[in-house]
Amino acid sequence: MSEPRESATIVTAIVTAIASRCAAGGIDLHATCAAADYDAAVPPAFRLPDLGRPRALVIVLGNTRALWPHVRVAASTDRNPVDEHVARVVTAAVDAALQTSTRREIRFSPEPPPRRVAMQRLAHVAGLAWLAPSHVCVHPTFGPWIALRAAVIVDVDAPPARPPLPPPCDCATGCQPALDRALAAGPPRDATELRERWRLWLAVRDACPVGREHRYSDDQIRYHYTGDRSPLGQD
Ligand code: B12
Repeated sequence: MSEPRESATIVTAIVTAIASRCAAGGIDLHATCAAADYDAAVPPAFRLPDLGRPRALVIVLGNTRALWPHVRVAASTDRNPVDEHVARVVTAAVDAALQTSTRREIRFSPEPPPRRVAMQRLAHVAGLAWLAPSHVCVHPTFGPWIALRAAVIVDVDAPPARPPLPPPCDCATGCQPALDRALAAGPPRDATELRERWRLWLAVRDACPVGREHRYSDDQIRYHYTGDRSPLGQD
């Protein structure tokens, strides 16, 4: 009976080591699930890389507004400070936590198909946040004011699945009317169209009653929705 317990301890140590290093870099949210449970929830094109272990450990990493100070520092050297900072922090955390012989894969949120992971579905399956009809994941504490940054897949068995989170709010009276208004202006097909109507999409997040005290700063909001670098103090 000692073997499963020992392996659970190792898995907990891996998750804790990766999560704590990421949190020090402002990537302060994490949750775990088994690769098979995520794969069952997505179309085949979005499945995780196959490490030959169906219940391989998956760690989904995200952030609250805690990332913003790190982005401002990264902006002095990086063209894409969010993505470059996240890649550095997550890669270093994974390399520090795992032996070189332990197989692992990292997928980042902006990666296009065929490497794309449906991060919101992953966060939902892992119990990090609830995927609302507004297409935004809502965290029980931080509400919609979270981002999802990376998935780390490790060749060890995942802990037992957790029950899914209950809906944290009533979307019919919360985000749904704001979503309908945004969609009435035309669903955005890409980031350029999104930018043209960014206040309508911000209103979808603002309509959620959960986590309002954790709303991003105005500077962070402007940067994420418009790509305007002036809030970073670089222009
Ligand atoms: C492509 C994309 C978009 C496209 C969506 C186009 C489309 N029709 O799919 C556009 C450019 C419009 C977009 C807009 C936004 N996005 Co976006 N996007 C992504 C991205 C890179 C991939 C999504 C994907 O392909 N998923 C795979 C499919 C299979 O998953 P799915 O569950 O079927 O579909 C999900 C999404 O595609 C999206 N979606 C699907 N169809 C539509 C249609 C519309 C009109 C919208 C708005 C969204 C949407 O919602 C689905 C879940 O409900 C993800 C990161 C990732 N890797 O997941 C971020 C991501 C989903 N986006 C995110 C955000 C925050 C936004 C914006 C608020 C803008 C911003 N930069 O802050 C807006 C507005 C969204 C809103 N609801 O208010 C966050 C969500 C965080 C959260 N709390 O849930 C993510 C996870 C990125 C991140 N780093 O955190 N996005």
